[in-house]
This record gives sequence, C-alpha cells and structure tokens, in this order.
Amino acid sequence: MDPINHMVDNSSLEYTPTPGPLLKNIQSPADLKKLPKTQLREISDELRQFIIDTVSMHGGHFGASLGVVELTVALHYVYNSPQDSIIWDVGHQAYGHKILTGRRDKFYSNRTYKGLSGFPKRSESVHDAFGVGHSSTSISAALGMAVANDLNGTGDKVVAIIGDGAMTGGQAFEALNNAGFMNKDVLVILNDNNMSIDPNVGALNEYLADITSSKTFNRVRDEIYDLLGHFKSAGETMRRIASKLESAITAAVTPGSLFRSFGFKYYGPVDGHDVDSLRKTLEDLKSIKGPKLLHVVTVKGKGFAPAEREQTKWHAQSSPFDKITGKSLSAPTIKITAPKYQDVFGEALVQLAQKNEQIVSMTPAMPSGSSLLPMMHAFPDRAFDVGIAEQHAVTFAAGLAAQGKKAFCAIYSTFLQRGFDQLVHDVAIQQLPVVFCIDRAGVVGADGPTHHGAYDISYLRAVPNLIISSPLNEQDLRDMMFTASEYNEAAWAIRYPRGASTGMILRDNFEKIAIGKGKKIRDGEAIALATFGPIGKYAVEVCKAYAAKGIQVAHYDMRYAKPLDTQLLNEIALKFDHLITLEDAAVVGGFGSAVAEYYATLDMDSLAETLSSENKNYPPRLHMMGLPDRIIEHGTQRELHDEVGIGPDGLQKKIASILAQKKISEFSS
Ligand SMILES: Cc1ncc(C[n+]2csc(CCOP(=O)(O)OP(=O)(O)O)c2C)c(N)n1
Repeated sequence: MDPINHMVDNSSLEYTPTPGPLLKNIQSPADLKKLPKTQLREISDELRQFIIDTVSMHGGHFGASLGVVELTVALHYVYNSPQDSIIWDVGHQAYGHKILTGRRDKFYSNRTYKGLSGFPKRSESVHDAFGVGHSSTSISAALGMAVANDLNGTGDKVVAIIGDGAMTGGQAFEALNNAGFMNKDVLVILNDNNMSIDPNVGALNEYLADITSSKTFNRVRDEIYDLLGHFKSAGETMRRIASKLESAITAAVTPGSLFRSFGFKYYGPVDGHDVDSLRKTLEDLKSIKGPKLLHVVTVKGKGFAPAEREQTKWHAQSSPFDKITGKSLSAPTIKITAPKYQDVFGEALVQLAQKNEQIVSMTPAMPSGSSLLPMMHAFPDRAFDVGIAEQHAVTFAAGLAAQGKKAFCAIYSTFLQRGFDQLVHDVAIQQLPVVFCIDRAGVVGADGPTHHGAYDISYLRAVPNLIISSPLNEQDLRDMMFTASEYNEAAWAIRYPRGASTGMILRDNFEKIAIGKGKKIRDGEAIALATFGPIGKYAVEVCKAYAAKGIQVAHYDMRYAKPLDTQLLNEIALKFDHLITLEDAAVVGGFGSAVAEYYATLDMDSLAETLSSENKNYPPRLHMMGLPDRIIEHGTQRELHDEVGIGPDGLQKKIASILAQKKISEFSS
C-alpha cells in the first residue's frame, strides 16, 4: 500500500540521491523488519547518509533527524506502525521515519510547494500517527490514543518521542501528570541532546544534565543496586523491605526520580546511538505495562561533523551545502540584501534599551529565530530565554510590567496562540502595557500550516486594552517599537513577517507614529487599496504599474487594525466606490473584517452632511483580500501568496475585474 494519499508527481527522480544497498529495498517498516538484527547498524548508516545527501541538496531541518537515526530504526524494527502509534513531538526530527515509511523516493520534495510536509501529517501517511509542528503535544496525544486503544481493546502500543527542549513545555508536564495517574500503557522516549534550537535552558535541563553527566551519581546508584540485589536474594519479608527501600532510595538519589514522582517507570539514561542496545531495550519495554519513560541520550547533528560542532546553525539549513565540508553551495550574491525584519527588531530593541533602562525582553525558546540574541548579549540581566513556554512568557512579561518594567515579548504569531488566555487574563484585563513583537506574522513558507501566522489579527482584535499595528517597512517597525516603548496605557501588538524587509535606507533616530493613524501612500480615483503591514509592498508595486498605464489606484497604508483610522476610512468612503483591503492574515476576523464592521455601522448620510460632501448613500463596495478560510499548505511565501491570490498578480487581477465591472455599470447607466 502506498501510504501517501496525495503529493507530487514522482516521475522525476533526478534530484533523489541514490539510497544505499539496504535502504533501496525498504519501502515500509515491514521491509525493515525483514533485515536480520545484525544489519541494523548498516541500515542506520545508510539512512543517515540518505538524510545528509538529500538535505544537502534541498535544505530543511537537519540536526534533529540525524540525532535520532538509530532510535528511528530501532522503533520501526520493534513496533508495528501503523497499528502501533509512533508520535514525534514537534516532528522536525522525523525525516528518518518518513524515509522508512514509504516516502524515500519523494523525500526530495520535502518542504517544497505541493511536496512532502516537513512534519508528520496524518493526511500524508498512515504512519504519521499525529500531526505536529508545535512542541510538547506528543504525550497528551499518546495518552489519548492509549485510552482509545484500551476502550477498543486493540492492545496496540503507543510511543511518544519528545526532546528535552519540548519537555520544557508546560503541556508535556500536564500530560505526564495525567498519564502517570491514569496508569495507561504509554511509552515516552525522552530524546535528550541537551539542545533546543539554541542551547536548552532551565532547571529541567540542569536536572537532565546531572543525570547524564554525574559520574559520582552513577557510581552511587550502581552501589545501591548491588546492595539491593543482595537484599533481593533473601526471603519474602526481606524482599518487601528491599522493595520499599529501593523506592525510597531511588526516589531520592537515582536518576528519573522526577518522572517516577509522576507515576512513570524510568529507564535510562541509555546511549541513543547504539542501535542494538536500543532495539533490545525497546523489546523489553514493549512487554512492560503502564506509563514508562525511556531516557535516551543523543547528539544533535550526529554523524555530520559541522552539525555536531555548531548545533544551532545546523538545526535547519535553507540552502544546499557541501555534504562533506558543510560549506554553502549557494551562488555568491553581489546584491546587497535587505536585512530581515527580525534583525531590524533585534537592533532597534538594543538601541531602545540603551535609552530606556526599564526595557526588558523575553523569548520562548527562539533567541536566534527572533533575533533576541543582540539584546541578550548587550543586557544579559534584562533579556531572557524562558524555554518553550509561551504561556509563561506572556505572564512573565505581565509580571515585569506590573512592576513598572517595559516588557517586549518577542514571540512568533503561531506560538502566541498558546498564550492567548494569558494575554487576555494577565495582560489585557489588568491593562498592563506589554509590547508583543509578533514575529512570523503571515504565511511563513516551508514550515507550512502549523507555523503560518495566520490568525493573530483575528484572535487579538476582540481583546480590549490592546493596540494592533503592523509596519509597511522596516523604518516603520523601528518607529512603532519606539512609540510603543513610550506608551503605557495599554498593551501593544506589532506584527511583522518572516524574512527580508524592503532594504530602504534607515534613519538613525526614532520618530513617533501617531496611534490609530494610517497614511496615504498614493492618491487615486478609480479604486482604493487599504493595506495592513509589509504586504502593502505588493500594492506599491501594482499601483505603480497601473499608474504607468494612466490609471490611478489609491493606496492607504493603514498601520493600525486597532484602533482603526476611522477618519481615513471616512475619507475613503466618500471618495471611492470600491475599496480593496489587503492583509497577510486570515480574512475571517482580520483587518478587512474590521473595516467591514466599521462600514456596516457607518451612517453615510450624516457623514456626507458633516463633511459637506454631496457624495452618496453607501460605503464603498468592499473586497477583502487575505488568507482564505482553509488550511494553507507549505511552499515559499510568494508561492502561497500567489496561490491564494494576494500576490501582485492576484491584486492586479482583482483591480482589473473591478475596473471592468465599473466600465460595464458606467456604460449601462
Ligand atoms: C510551541 C512551540 N514553540 C516553539 C517551537 C519552535 N521549535 C521547534 S524545534 C524547537 C526545539 C525543540 O528542542 P527539542 O525538543 O529538544 O528537539 P531537538 O531539536 O533538540 O531534537 C523549538 C523551540 C515549536 N515548534 N513549538
């Protein structure tokens, strides 16, 4: 059976590296199981090479998948996917799993438009037991499946593989707490590589490091086990005492006492690169009932020296590289590239923090991704990586704000979804002036649906005591951050996308941007465009092209989704029959919706009277352009904008169709 339900045409394999002699015969876990145990090392090596070969040509997540090659092979050798459910937390480490479960020949298309997803995805394969992308969900999902299997009486097994980074997420602990108590048959494999994307942080990380590195600890543990072994050889009473003593001592001094206290049997730490011993351990664990945690120690980037050396850099690669040296193979560019919005944010924050000593900042585990590192280096006691803990990050910011600090919470749009209650309950209701710098707003590209920042405007717009703004360009981003840094009446969300800004020349100083005020970019007669955020660049481009043809399309950069610039909207209402709103966000509840809500209640007659206009009875016909009400898959940002019709072509077509409509109605009237 081909487990792939949809996907790209597989006819062109020219970009597919040649699999090794064993891997070439593996199209499913059943094929893997045909290998003798003695060949598991060889197949692991081939799998690792295949990942290196493919990612070196096409880019993608890298270090995490290399680190779990042996674990992947052992899991598929011992368990029976898809009857048994293998759930990868986050899922960026599941490349080996994809390759062993029928997707080897399509793996070249990983993360490309209409190609394989970079994460496990239920619609892609029956072997992808649970869709992932955000972290710390695997134990909850595994417990749900284990309970269902129990109710259905199937006896199928459930395994969750979770990294030490993902384990810092609160949901993982909620699930451990529940699973240990419910006493269900779940195996949690803690893949401990001491890394998140950046170095893992926090007390749990220290705890795990103690377990895996303390020689004294391990020696004492071995001595205690020896001692208990003697006790066990004695009679029944002695055995009971020994067992009690064992629990007491192990809880106090042996590794895993934390997990034991949650009701899990703890095993480990074991070497995650010894495939034979992993296989044996998993076979043993398969017959042990109840909640179990196997602590596996791995090296992120294992088997590729540059990735082992620089683990953060090699978490993911966006372009081809030499598969021996790791050197980038992208053509050297002489073009001066525009800075990323992230970097503009990072630099502006340091400058603002230099002037305003109340400024503090935090990121939930994305110091590199969000470009918070400059602030963390410049002001180590005022900038914090709080781990994968979005809810905590938001309330932590609220706590700082409650004590008069100006907290800049750098957070991806998609991950702020996790902190929504905290934003309402801890920030907005208490009117605390936290600034949310919402990164990766809009479609993000190759990471796809789990990562698109599609919904933030919709879920934020309903929240009182919150300003929502988005800059047209990097200069405005800096100025919005400055304006927000001096505003203490309410919270403020500034959304900006992943990737390059416009490349404009920036002023050194900061200037305030009037709150709730948009800006006319270009005058026009025929049609008006009201854009929100950097996607307005497409409007700039299209309006220019129309102007060259003698058609003047007006363009307003609205800057604020909340409060709306109603004065500007009134002006637009009196002047134009058609208004197109454009945003890189879900159209349901988004910026365009805000405009629609405003126009729906606008009394045009009295507006015309007030402004002594002889204009009309109706607000303009609204054309809302944004992300449609469906899941948007992965591809480049531009491919996705074009697919949903909000790229320059889509915008141009929309304008053309309105102009054609206008001509017909003018002609017939
Ligand atoms: C809720 C959430 N926050 C942040 C991220 C971004 N992210 C992706 S992978 C990762 C690190 C995960 O570390 P770990 O679980 O230890 O896996 P490793 O990459 O080390 O194998 C982070 C922070 C995410 N996917 N989900």
